[in-house]
Amino acid sequence: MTLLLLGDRAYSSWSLRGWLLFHRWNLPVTVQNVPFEHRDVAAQLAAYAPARTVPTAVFEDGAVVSESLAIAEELASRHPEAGIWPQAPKARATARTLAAEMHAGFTALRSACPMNLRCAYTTFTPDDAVLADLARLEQIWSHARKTSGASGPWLCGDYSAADAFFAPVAARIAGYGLPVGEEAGAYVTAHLRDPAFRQWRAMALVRGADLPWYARDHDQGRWPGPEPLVATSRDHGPAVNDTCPYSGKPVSHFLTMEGETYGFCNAFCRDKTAVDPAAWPAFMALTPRQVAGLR
Ligand SMILES: N[C@@H](CCC(=O)N[C@@H](CS)C(=O)NCC(=O)O)C(=O)O
Repeated sequence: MTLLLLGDRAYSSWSLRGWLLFHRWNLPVTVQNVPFEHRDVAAQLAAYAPARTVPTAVFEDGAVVSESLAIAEELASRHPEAGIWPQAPKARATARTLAAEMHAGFTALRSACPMNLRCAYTTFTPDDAVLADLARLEQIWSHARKTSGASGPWLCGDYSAADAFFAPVAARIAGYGLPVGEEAGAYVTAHLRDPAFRQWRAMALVRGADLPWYARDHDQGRWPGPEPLVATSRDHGPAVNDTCPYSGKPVSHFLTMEGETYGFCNAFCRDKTAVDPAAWPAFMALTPRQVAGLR
């Protein structure tokens, strides 16, 4: 199976893009995490040289692909049926243009506002260079929607690789409280509501250290995504389910939500669920919200 090497989920914006490219299209992959606390990503990737950054995909034939845009193109070539890029030629050309511009640019925004999914700042003031990047984003997002005739939440019709490339930008706009107009704001909200993005953020909050060199000295508020359902870890069952909703293995770790106890096969699966239960369809399928009367 393809191996995907990823950095710390809270901070690695390029890793988020790489993971979405697999996860959003259900492409089979084994994920391996490269911890960021050691700060020696290239050394940790030595076995996959010449890769030196995350994400890096190692395909079954041994091809090492360590640029997120190349991962998108490689997946599109290897899985043409998946629909990673739009089908319609004009929308596809636009999606490719936007992803390429994101891959190469927006350096002011990227350096002033490093992605940090652990924080939502309320007192950050963008400088002129960041405001110029935001204006450019609004321009190209609006252009994409007009050109492709998109009527839903995404830039070029259905969710495409272009949207995966802008997911970390949406996280920055949300996390730093950056000023954007209504249309761009709706696009940011679509990313914050996207279950794939919510799953990534939930995993980010429970695995990996809080790394001080990413922190910025601004006041903080609540994360502006959907309000999570309340779930609490507990030491023991019994649970309504005998097997883990994700692995099918016997349950050993538990949480309670809305008066019921649910089991998981390990602490990580329990904890990522507790952060944002509604982001996990396999878990929600166990709950009375989705199976009223079936248990
Ligand atoms: N152009 C690369 C950028 C990848 C990148 O810079 N990744 C960062 C993490 S978000 C990284 O690996 N940094 C570690 C380092 O540079 O040592 C891509 O598109 O994938």
